[in-house]
Amino acid sequence: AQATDTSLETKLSVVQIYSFQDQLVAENPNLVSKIVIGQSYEGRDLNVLKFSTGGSNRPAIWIDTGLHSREWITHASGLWFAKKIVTDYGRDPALTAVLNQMDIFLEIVTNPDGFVYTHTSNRMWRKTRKPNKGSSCVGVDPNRNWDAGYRGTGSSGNPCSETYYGPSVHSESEVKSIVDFVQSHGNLKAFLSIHSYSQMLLYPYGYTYTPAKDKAELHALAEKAVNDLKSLYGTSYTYGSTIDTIYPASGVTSDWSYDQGIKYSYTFELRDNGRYGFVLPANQILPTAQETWLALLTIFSHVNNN
Ligand code: ING
Ligand code: ZN
Repeated sequence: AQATDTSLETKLSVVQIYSFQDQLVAENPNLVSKIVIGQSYEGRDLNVLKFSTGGSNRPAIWIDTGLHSREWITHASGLWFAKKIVTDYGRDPALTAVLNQMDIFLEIVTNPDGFVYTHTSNRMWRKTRKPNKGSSCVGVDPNRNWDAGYRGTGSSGNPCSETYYGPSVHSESEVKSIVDFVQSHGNLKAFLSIHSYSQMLLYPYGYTYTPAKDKAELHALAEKAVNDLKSLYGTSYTYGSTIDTIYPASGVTSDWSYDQGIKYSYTFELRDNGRYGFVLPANQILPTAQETWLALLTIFSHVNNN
């Protein structure tokens, strides 16, 4: 187990993850391709893996990990999901059925500048790395920068805040690149944004107490997904709307995607419950990825059948 943990840890640099992605594409050209949807503020490619068995502009599922750079368990899990998809396609009937009709897009390093900074300077860095005019504080919270209740409660206009919403809507290229990709694709059916920590599965809204139109279905599916997650190692998740379950938050990813018409919009908060927080020990990487995968598969199948 120790050797496995170490090899996963080693892949947690941007360069290593990017070369892993390229290798996965090279080894599985009929299933995986790479799309560059833009560049980060510091000029790094924003890479998205596309898993597709054919067709054109098929209905699709979006997954992002690492939007907040310090949430390392999410990048590690994303890496594991990528490998799991190529390993299980053609073997696991549930995944195979999904990929025979839908595409999956996976952005593992969604905030690469912040991620590099967590390795070089500050392990606890959350935001982007774009300087702010008139302030010595750097970065915008990329989970408050979306056009959904923008500048509302649970976000801050102070550039020094961890929840700074930024100078304007979609000001961060890491956010705008996803917005442009999603809108030009036009056929996304699910949008799953993966964060840590708190062990929660959240659906819209964060910016308003008004229930989402599809709340009943989203709630029932969340319940099923967290039950499946729990079946592996007993990990307990809470679930519900963001504002009821965690706290009010405006300008967040999954509210934006939902308001774009992508019904199955969820945010995951992976392990743990605060004992280790963002610095989750390496021996929890594999179990976290494995249990989360069960919840993802449940959501994938539901989306594919609805
Ligand atoms: N927590 C999220 C944050 O951005 C969250 C919580 C989830 C807010 C979904 C809004 C929507 O504050 C972490 N850990 O990032
Ligand atoms: Zn986060």
